Amino acid sequence: MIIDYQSAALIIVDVQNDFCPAYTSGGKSRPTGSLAVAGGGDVCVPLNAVAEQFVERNGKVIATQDWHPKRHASFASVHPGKKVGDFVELDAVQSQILWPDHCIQGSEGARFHDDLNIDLANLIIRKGSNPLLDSYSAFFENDRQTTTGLDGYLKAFSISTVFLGGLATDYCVFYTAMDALRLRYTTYVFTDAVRGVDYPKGSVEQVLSAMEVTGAGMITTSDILQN
Ligand code: VGL
Ligand code: ZN
Repeated sequence: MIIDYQSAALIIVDVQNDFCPAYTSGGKSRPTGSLAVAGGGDVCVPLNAVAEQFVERNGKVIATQDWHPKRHASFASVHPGKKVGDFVELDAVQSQILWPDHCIQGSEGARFHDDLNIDLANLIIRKGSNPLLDSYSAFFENDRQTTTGLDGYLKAFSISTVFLGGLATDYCVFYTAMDALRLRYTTYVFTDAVRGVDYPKGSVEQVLSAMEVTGAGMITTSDILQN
């Protein structure tokens, strides 16, 4: 496929230790993340390769980081009597699913996976910092109105096409893709460079077809790396 890199961005979503199973990198061991997604760390190699190509050809590389305060409203631990996987109503959002504590600002779990080449990123967007509101999408918090600034950044560079990979397929990647489509970006998802929570069961399959039906191109990193 032919890409105009000047008008394209790679968005690497939430490739952070808390979303990854235990791994060793550069002689250093990391424990399993609190919200580990099966095969989470496997996205680093293909995403690094695509990011290198974007940098060589002057496309933008953006990474997002889930970045929660200690007592975030999406944590089951702050809702007495609730457990992980339960739902609560928040002021701005109906049916917030509850997660284990994860990606706490400045913690090891919030750091990018050691194998992700973050030096290739032009921009890092941190999201989920409002204690009362979750933020899955790289574009908007879950009220679907509060911007992260990403849309303004992309527009400032006249970027009209986005390529997505990272974690988790059925949450942050999915919400990012749907917002990108809503904002009329030409949107591609690297199916080999995403991994999902799959909770509730079947949600990965469901979001993959929802993204495709809504207009996202489902491609693999090799489709890009060949040319
Ligand atoms: C995510 C659940 C909670 C994600 C973030 O990155 O997909 N999932 N916070
Ligand atoms: Zn989160």
